[in-house]
Amino acid sequence: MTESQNSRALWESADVVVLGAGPAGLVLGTLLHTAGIDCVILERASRTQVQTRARAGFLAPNTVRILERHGLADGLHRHGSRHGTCEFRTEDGRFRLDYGGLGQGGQHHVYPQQNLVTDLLTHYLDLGGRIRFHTEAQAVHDADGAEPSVMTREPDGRPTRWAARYVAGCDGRHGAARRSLPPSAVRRHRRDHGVTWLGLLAEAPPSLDAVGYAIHDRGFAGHMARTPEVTRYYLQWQRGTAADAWSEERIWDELDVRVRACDHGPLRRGGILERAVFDLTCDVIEPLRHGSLFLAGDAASLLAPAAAKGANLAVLEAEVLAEALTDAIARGDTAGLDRYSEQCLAHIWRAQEFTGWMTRLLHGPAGRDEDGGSHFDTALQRSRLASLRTSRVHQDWFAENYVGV
Ligand code: RFL
Repeated sequence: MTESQNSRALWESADVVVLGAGPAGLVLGTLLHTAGIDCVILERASRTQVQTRARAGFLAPNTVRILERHGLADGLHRHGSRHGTCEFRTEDGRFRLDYGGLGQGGQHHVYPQQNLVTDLLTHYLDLGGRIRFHTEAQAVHDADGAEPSVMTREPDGRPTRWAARYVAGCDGRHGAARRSLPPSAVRRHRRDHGVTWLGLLAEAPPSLDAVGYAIHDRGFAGHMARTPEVTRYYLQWQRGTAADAWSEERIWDELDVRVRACDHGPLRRGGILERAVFDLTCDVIEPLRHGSLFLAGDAASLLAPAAAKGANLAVLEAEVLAEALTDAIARGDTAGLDRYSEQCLAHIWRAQEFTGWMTRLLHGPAGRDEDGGSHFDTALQRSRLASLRTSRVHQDWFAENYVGV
């Protein structure tokens, strides 16, 4: 299929060129390949890098249903666990919400994203799916014209042009798909929650049998199980401070203070495997389509990780897009593609709304009172927590939104 156009440039082609081998790109590629659609996944990183990137862990019931529907859930059923409780710790004590049994919610499956990605990739390759690692997309050309294509750089530095009928931008927030969108064609709505987290992966068993949310004057601290040996922690962090500014001992001491270990018992400590600082920002691209280019996953919308929605939306959008592309290519029916943006944006905005609510619930004051103080926001935060602690209606609402996508 490869044909040299001149001494350096190569031409290749596929009906659908998928950019990125994260959860969105791999689910999309698998469903297209299974439906007999000619597609290729182009991935900037190596296979090892893709399979070892630790990020999400909480998968919603709808995500699990999608994965089950397509035979992609064996690993998570075999090695994952279930989770249906969260514990809030505040100056007024602690309370637990068994969200798994509230509202129309359901439980999360806890399964590290790198394990899910490994399963998806292995399955895709076993099916004979085409993927190119070390292949970075530079730009999408002529997305709204007659000859869409993707320019890539091969591992040896040679440029390649991939001709495509459709391009799926699943290459995350800094990918080529976003960069290729003309500003006049889409809008990017961005919000900075004004909060920064230090994300930690600790080689330590979980200390709670629940997701832990500690709300403290010194800042938020979070606890989320990943595996019986590894736990994710979050510390609200001073913006601009480097990830390695604190020793491991100081980090554990601070976590103990914020989770109120003196009242509820100390955390089980271990070596810190990974640390990363990130600002809690979010954005949405509208619409999610420009001609033949479609966005899915983080490329479509970035969510602060406070409510664990990003990977779940990525899987949902991949399924919707796979069906629409299959209808268009196999049957000439483009109605699904025409609906794609509106359909997915409804889910995205709902997830953004809940994520924003969670972010305000977990963190201290965002604004200042007229007198320069912060009483107003602090009082609102306490009132929100009190309502969540006491109102069954509020708890049902929380459960539905917490596990829903
Ligand atoms: P990904 O996973 O970022 O994959 C994009 C892929 O594209 C490649 N790429 C390119 N390839 C070719 N050419 C280019 N120009 C390219 N540029 C990039 C990259 O190498 C990569 O392989 O995007 P995708 O598939 O949209 O999936 C999104 C999820 O990864 C993300 O939303 C979640 O990790 C968010 N998230 C969580 N989501 C949940 O649903 N539940 C959670 O518990 C949860 N916890 C988290 C999280 C995100 C976190 N980070 C990143 C701050 C915890 C953390 C710490």
